[in-house]
Amino acid sequence: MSNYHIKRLEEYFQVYRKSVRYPEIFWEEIAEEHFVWRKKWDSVLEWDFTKPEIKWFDGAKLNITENCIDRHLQIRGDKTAILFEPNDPNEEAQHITYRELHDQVCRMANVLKDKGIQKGDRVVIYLPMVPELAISVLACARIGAIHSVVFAGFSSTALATRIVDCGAKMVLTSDGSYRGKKILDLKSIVDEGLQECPSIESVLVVKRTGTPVEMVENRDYWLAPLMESAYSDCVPEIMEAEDPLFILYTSGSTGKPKGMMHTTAGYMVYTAFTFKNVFQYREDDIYWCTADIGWITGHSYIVYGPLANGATTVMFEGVPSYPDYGRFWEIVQKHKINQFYTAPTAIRALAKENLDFVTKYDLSSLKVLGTVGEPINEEAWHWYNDHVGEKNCPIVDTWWQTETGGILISPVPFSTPTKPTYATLPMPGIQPTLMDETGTEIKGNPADGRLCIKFPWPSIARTIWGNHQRYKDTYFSAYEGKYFTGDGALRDEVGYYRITGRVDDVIIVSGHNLGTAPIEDAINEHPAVAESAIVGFPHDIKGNALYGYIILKETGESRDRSNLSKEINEQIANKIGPIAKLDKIQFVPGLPKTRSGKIMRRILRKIASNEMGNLGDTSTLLNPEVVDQIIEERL
Ligand code: 7RM
Repeated sequence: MSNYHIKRLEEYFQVYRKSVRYPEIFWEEIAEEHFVWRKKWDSVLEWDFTKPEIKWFDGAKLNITENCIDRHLQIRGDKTAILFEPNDPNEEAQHITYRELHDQVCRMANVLKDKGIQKGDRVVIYLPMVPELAISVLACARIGAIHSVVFAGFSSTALATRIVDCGAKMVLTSDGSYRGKKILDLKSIVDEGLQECPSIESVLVVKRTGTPVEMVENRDYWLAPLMESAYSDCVPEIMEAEDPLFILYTSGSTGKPKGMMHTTAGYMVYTAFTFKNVFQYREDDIYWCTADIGWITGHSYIVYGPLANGATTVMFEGVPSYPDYGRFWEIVQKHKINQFYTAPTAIRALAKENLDFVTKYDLSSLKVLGTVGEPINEEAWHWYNDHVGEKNCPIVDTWWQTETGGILISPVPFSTPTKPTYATLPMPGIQPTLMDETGTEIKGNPADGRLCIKFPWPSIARTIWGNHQRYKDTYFSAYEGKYFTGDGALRDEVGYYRITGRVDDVIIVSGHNLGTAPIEDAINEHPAVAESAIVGFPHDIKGNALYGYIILKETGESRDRSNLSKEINEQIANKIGPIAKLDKIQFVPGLPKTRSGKIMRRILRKIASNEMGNLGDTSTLLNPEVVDQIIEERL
């Protein structure tokens, strides 16, 4: 208990207790105090997790862009809303003020209307991280169109599947996109995808790279001239609280992607509230989240949450390795970043490189560091804390999902003491619980189980677009009356949560439930190891045995592999126990990852089990080529 500061925790618990005892009063007070409403709600919350149906602030009327832009004009008109840092460090950064953002969003909204987009229509946005991406998201929201951003690294097939699923009328894209040294021809990917998308009526094209493109007559239009001649004011469409705001696709573990649908008022209230509290944003701070707006993290914590708070939010077009591995820290110094939010995969990649890339920059502006996306291992946590935060910045390990819309479990800096690898405590209003395999709630601490949430929060997704049954089956059927996250978690003696990863990542070896994360942690602590992934494969005696895929650091490359394997297994035996030793260890050049940095264990599992025939869809991978290499050298 000694490493917790009970007094500081007590402050958090006071707010938390109120939010659980009187949830409607709690959220109503926040909604009243911080937002502009055209009409107040008739009821704060109506819910039934068995249907499931959830309504927040029903009867209220608002427009989210009025909250994110218009209301700031009086006091913050000349404040930078979006700070755009281009891929090329020699290209000048753009400071887009709230007034300019208003102008741009209104113009684009008028362009959309002019092309026949109306309230409720779906617009797919397939753009790189340029200002037009944020502007088009907001332009859709301005007129009540439902945006669906598709990450501009996805293939034409992945794009087409999403367009067809939501029946979009329009695509917004660009001629090309810069990613480090590379240029990607986005428009030609769109052209290919659109061959199977009859619902699309028009395509608006942003000029970014100057890549030559084909423009289809009466379908494709350059955006800039249309914006220029558009009227710079656009009356916001007045929306109902529960009107859809956006659809965002998340890859299911099998089958087709799920279009998670988020609605307006609850999403706005929750993302704004959590942004302010988790990052402790203060008026003149410069906040940077390195995610792409193609992910939920970018929706909630680059666009809506920060802008609802009148913040300055940085949009970075490039990659952490260009022109070298110091780019992130160069940007932190250049723009005097106060809050920095990134993913463990990026931290691990940067921690592999020479420390000079970090130490040569002045990072003293930093106040709060964040991580999101997967469990952060001890080693990466300490590297982040020691070398980026210089032991001076609380790390907010934020656990949440596309489905949850906003952060559900995270420290609140300066109030919740942090603990390495722990996401710590639920945000106010969030009621997590752990369930055992028999479907019983586990009371008492410490505990280890499946993470569920017992009570609705304002930004929970309301359905899967076009498939409410799948929504119910996936999230509300495993445990009656509860939202099932699909993740496993530990809860320590004071109630801190540590997310151990997807429950489907648990492997049962000789009857022992082994989570992949702690084993990977133990392996990653070996000085020669950069990253690892563990999967199970069928074994005659143990039921399952463990197969480890390991990436070595440069310094480990020259070492003898069989000695290394022995050392790694000894380390596992020491840290976890001999039961968790690996039967097979394959040293690999890389791991198959999703574009947002999550390891695709599904593919590794199939390779380990010798089922290479049906690897499933690998087109959304960041590095599909690595799969062939792993198969070739399979043990
Ligand atoms: C925001 C986002 C959701 C899944 C989730 C977890 C994993 C996310 C953490 C984490 C451990 C964290 N949305 N996850 N954050 N695991 N600690 N702080 O990532 O829909 O793309 O993914 O990501 O498994 O269920 S997501």
